[in-house]
Amino acid sequence: MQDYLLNEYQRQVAARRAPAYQHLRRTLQHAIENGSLTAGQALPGERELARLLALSRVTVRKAIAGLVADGLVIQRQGAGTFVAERIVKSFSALTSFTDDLRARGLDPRSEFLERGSGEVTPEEAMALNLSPGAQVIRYYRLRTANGTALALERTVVPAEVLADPGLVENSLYAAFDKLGVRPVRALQRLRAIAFDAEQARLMRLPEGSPGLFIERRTFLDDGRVAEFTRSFYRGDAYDFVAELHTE
Ligand code: 16G
Repeated sequence: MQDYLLNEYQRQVAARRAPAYQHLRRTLQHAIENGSLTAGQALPGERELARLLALSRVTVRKAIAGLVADGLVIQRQGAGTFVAERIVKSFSALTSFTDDLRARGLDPRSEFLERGSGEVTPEEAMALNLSPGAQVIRYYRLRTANGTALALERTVVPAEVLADPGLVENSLYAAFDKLGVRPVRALQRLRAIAFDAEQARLMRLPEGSPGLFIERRTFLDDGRVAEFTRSFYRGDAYDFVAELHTE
């Protein structure tokens, strides 16, 4: 691996003029793309890379930060940096973004792009079974795990379920849990999309990158709808699986 990285790095340096961190970023990207580094494999440590390629650790760190933002590698505190594996997500389990990522030992976060409340729109009223004039809470969040943007989510919740937009810190379902609100069932549909220019900018992806659009309506045990969420997941990061049974 070390020989391969050294050769590829020297090839990158000879091929074009660019800052050293970009040469290293391309070197590691090539190694991942051609399978020299495989999913789940640990990258050589920061100090080792710096010594091998005669670079400063700041340069190495900058290159790795770029790969994290691209979703190619994942950093685990105290354990190192690993080539990202696709996230396997059940299409039939009522789990949250936070649940899915925590189960993999990652650190899921919400970056609020919008957060507020207002009167329900006709479309929202249909999705949430609300009457005109009802109040709703709205969130638009960038969802990240260990620094990598994985999804954009627009969520609408009836104010009778969640009284105040400030109740959600990172996780909507954690806020439900705290309030004793129990989602028991959801209807969900999925289709392929390409990220438009604005979404791509927020996700730090090239425009037109593949995505999965998932719309979810979640119900409480008393039949009320608790959320209407439109999620845009990275298509290159997720595998959706479902168990099927004959009737
Ligand atoms: C998931 C759900 C989304 C839900 C969110 C809550 C899918 C396709 N969508 O992203 O409907 O609002 O989790 O996550 O699974 P949170 O509790 O981390 O905010």
